[in-house]
Amino acid sequence: MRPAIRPGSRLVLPAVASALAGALCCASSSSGPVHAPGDLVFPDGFQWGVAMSAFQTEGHVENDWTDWAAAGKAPLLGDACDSWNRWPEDVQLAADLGVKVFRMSVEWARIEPQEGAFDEAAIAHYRDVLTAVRKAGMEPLVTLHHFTNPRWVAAAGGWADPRIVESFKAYAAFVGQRLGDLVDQWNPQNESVVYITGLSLVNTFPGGQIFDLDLLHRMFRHTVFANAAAVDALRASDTKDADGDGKPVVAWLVHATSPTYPADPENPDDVTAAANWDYLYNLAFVNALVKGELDLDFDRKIDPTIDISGLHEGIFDELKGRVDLLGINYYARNFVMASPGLIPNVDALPCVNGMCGDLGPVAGDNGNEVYPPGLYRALKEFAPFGLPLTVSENGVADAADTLRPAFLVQHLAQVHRAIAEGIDVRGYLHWSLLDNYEWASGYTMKFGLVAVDFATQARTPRPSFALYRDIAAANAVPKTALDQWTLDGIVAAPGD
Ligand code: IFM
Repeated sequence: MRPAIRPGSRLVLPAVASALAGALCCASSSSGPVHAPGDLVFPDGFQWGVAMSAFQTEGHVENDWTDWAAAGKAPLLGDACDSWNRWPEDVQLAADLGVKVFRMSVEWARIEPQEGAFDEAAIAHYRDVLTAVRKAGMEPLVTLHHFTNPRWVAAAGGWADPRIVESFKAYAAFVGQRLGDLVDQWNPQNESVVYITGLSLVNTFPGGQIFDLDLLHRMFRHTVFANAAAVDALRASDTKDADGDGKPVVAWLVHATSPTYPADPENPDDVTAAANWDYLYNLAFVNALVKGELDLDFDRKIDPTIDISGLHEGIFDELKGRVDLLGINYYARNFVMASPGLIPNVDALPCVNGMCGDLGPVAGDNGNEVYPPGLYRALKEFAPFGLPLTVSENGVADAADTLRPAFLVQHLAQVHRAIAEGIDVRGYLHWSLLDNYEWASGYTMKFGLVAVDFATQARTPRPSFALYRDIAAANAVPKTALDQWTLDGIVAAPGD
């Protein structure tokens, strides 16, 4: 049994936060906001932002997910937030929020609906959006691939086929060339490991399979090489420094992190399984693009003689150093149980659907456990890569907005805690500005600081919009908010 979380005791985050407050408190610059004792003050220049994606907001996109939905595998997209037309309102909402980073994506299927045939009208549209974002005083961070593909990519075998490396590179080169004067912050692909494992192990994306290890290896290899090639293409095609800081391209790896914990900490097999899953899910992909190490059998050894599905391991110069900044997406942690043989060298199965018992006292509308110390653990886990970090997604499905204020405040307290310990965290982007299309959950899960009425498209800021706006304006989480917005019953695991 897993004794890590027990209901009934209060999360001690405010106490932790107060203890650390001395480290960063009251450091406001002469012209900046005034802070009270106990406020958690973030470093000058800390980047507050929001995150979104094209497919989830624009509406009426035709791609592989559209076909998957039409086949009954997910809810139909329809209008989504109609952001393709209503984007000026969305940009204004983000500006009203006072954030400085506007994370968005561009839709490959709109830009290159047929292989090699680029749509100038789509590019012109994104230029308008990006121009407005910059005019509103925000820096855009642009993702090129956020889970969806043009139909011709899917028909060619998608990311399981080696041709994806060249096709993704060509698309990145085109976008870099056409949008580079407006964009410096680039993320080739959102949450690659979610995409790889979702597609090859749990069939949550078009073309998906259940525990197809050959597909896992091919997806992993091609995705790593495609991401590196896209970074090279962006560096070559975008030579225009949009913000004047001397860096026309900052390559982000936006990575879904999920700290792992053994389902039963007393069971050594679960302990090993948790460490192995942590390696596969959290570390192996980052190792490849930072250090050039491609470990296809996930045994933590690079052996070029290994031949898996006709693919070879190795340390590759053409992978190494393709990340300038690590984006940490954090929603929940993973409990893992031993499962010998399921994936060789990994022998692990992450718990889903209550497999590991009750997941603790606080959960979002989607049943995801809320556990802020996991964000601290994630930041600590990735700090040794030696790259600047930014929380590139963090949020909760909470239609009533009763949980979001405490979720926000307590996760930010953990970011502050990491910074106070010397970890180089540059910013925090909340997912999401708007309620949107949440993949298999359709429109039922509401992640927005702003509620969207999908019948009328009316946008209504939720109370946590004002809370986040005030935090961003103060560059601090006030002690009053820490005291007001607590989470009951969460117990931090040892080390957290
Ligand atoms: O909506 C998703 C997003 O597309 C990727 N990261 C997680 C979000 C919430 O589930």
